[in-house]
Amino acid sequence: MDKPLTRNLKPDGSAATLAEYQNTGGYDAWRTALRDLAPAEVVARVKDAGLRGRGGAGFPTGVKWSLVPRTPSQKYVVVNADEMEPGTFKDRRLLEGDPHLLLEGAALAAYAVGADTAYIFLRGEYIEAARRLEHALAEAHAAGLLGRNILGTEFSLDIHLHTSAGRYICGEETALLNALEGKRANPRTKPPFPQIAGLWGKPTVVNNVETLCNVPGIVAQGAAWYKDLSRSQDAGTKLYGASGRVNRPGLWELPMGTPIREILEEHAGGMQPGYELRGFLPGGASTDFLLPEHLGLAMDYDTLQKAGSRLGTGTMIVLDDRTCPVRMVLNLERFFAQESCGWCTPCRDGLPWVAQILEDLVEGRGRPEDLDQLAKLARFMGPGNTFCALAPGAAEPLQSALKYFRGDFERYL
Ligand code: L3W
Repeated sequence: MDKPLTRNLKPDGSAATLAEYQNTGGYDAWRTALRDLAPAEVVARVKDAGLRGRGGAGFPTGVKWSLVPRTPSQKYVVVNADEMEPGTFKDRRLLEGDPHLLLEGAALAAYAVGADTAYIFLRGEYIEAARRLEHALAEAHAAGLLGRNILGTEFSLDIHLHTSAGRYICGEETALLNALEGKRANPRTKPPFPQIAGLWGKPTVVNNVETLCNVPGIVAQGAAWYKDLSRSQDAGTKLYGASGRVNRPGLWELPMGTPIREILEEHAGGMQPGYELRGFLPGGASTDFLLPEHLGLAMDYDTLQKAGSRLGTGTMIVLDDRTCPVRMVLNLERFFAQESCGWCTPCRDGLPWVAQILEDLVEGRGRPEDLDQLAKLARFMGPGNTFCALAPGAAEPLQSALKYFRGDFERYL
């Protein structure tokens, strides 16, 4: 099983049924865990495997699980399936193509932390994914893989599907928990982290779809196997993607640490005729631009951090030489401004201000001091000044565009 995430994805895009999933070893890890492993052993396996969160931040999954108090109490697992990061379409492919893989991963997470209830918080527009998840949930319940006294054991688990109200901020884990509780989706102050006080104040683990889809393979095949899948210090495989003026925009499961050049040139087929690569956002819109000089780098958490960006969601947005980076950033900042929940000042006031300055620039109303003002606003919206990562994420493409494409900004003055 060298492709743990995509082994059941079919070219026609249809979903793997329960029978098809089980034919490739599906639910073996779940049976093994329930029969032979203590919850702490499942946590230890995921920790030893070095799995890191695939939603964008890369926090170690096993560490997150181990922070949940061991004392018996109501606990929850929440699947963050609110995929709405611009340029990101990786979780959707997993949800639509192999819904049982997610259910098995979520079930293992619930067993590991002692939760008897899990929620899948799904992006509202993912209507087809919702239909397929409902079907998979019914199949799993009917087969006794979920529900009361699963497979004759003491363990019970219900997984519920909840569709989001359709705002980007609902994907921020604490805003998501508020939304699930029926409140306005404002992020909460952290700490306390959800592992201590999450849904309805109870210990809660929130994990991204792709993260959980890695768990069955780890539990079934072990930490060493998982580490060996990688080409760098970060373990496993990654769903990498590319969009923009490349020959074959798409999504590929490749060893973690695959060089960027290999992803863009071999898998995405290089740039379309007549277009040259100017730069790229490596992992969705909330990451810093990188340049053609970075193509040799390994696509993993630490390498991209050292290069001044982040792996983020691992789905690249490619900037070509015929697209204006200033207009591209304006487009992104308008999105972030619209999606701000308005809870804290740098985000509520900073983002519309940034969008207005950029709009004035491209419409010929720019002033020389605007570039310094944009840089100042990017710092103002940066880490430590806001409740959540929305504004700091929005600052990343802006600050790096000012650094790498300054001439394009100046040309408008
Ligand atoms: C316990 C600590 N737990 C952190 C946990 C925390 C969370 C996880 C990551 O933003 C990123 C953001 C977007 N004790 C802990 C701790 N945790 N410190 O670890 O936390 P954090 O704060 O580093 O990030 P975050 O607020 O969860 C997520 C970026 O992802 N992004 C956006 C992705 C969007 C999608 C989507 O639309 N589906 O994936 C892209 O890069 O900018 O940096 O669980 O509780 N001391």
